[in-house]
Amino acid sequence: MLDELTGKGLLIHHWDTDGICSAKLLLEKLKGKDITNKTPQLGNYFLTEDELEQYSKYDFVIVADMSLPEDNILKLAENAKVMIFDHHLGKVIEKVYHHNPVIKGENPDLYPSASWIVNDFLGNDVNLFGLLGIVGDHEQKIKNNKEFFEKITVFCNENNLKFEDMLKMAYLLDSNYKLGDKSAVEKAPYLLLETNSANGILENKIWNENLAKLNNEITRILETPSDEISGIILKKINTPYNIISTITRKIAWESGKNTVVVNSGFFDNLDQIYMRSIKNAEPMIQRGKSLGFKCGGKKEVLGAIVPKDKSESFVQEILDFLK
Ligand SMILES: [Mn+2]
Repeated sequence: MLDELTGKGLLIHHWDTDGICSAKLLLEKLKGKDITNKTPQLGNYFLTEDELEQYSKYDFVIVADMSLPEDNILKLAENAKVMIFDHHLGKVIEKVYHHNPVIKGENPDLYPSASWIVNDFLGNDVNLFGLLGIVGDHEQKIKNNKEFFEKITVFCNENNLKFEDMLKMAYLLDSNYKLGDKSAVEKAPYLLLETNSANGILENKIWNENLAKLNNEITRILETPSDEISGIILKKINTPYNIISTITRKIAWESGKNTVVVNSGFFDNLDQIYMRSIKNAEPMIQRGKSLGFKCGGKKEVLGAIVPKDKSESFVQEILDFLK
């Protein structure tokens, strides 16, 4: 199916380990074709008007590990043949080739990453990159998925690796987006093609320096005191790094308390807000959406991007919700 693609191609992929590994596998298979790769503006799970405009001049577009909005996909499909390889929840987009077993009713535990789905689609044997996307998306929690943890363990044993090495590789790949470096994310699949090895990742000098920077910044932030309001931890931070989810998780897990973190340093005109709650966050996510914010999450997590002049009142609403 990929063999039939002709003309100029574009690969759009998620900025994380799973997206980068999926891109590596696809680019490897598409070798010899005229194709470039892009990740969206970091933090955006959609394409901007500018991106849509630039991306409408391609003959084929492949989307990996991203559930872009249907209207984005349909816009791309006006001029191009579109193929999607994904495992996020959502609905099937009928007009394009949409390969996502999870939205077609399959058990998500059997399709734990886009890299796995892509690797399987390409007919490859189990390999580092198919598995690394899984480790990136699930980290330690993959140990609860018996079937896949077994596959990872077997692979590690055969290749003289430890699970911790797999985790470290995922952190190294993720360091690019956490530092906010979009072009480094876009270069990463080619570095993987070049090295094609675990050691090449583990010994990448720049990625190791990135990780050290991120760890220093995380430590610095965790050492500054937080406010506590009626048992809720509120932490205001100012960092250019995309580490708000890591910070929130660490504070919430260590304290066992409802936690709200506000970062004013990532976007120029917007604040990042992150909440981990003991109760179901869903009503607050709905509230954020109804206020017109980019807002999402899951059962106990809310993430929102809010204009700076609305940030304080939204944080107050979150605090009232948690009280
Ligand atoms: Mn993924």
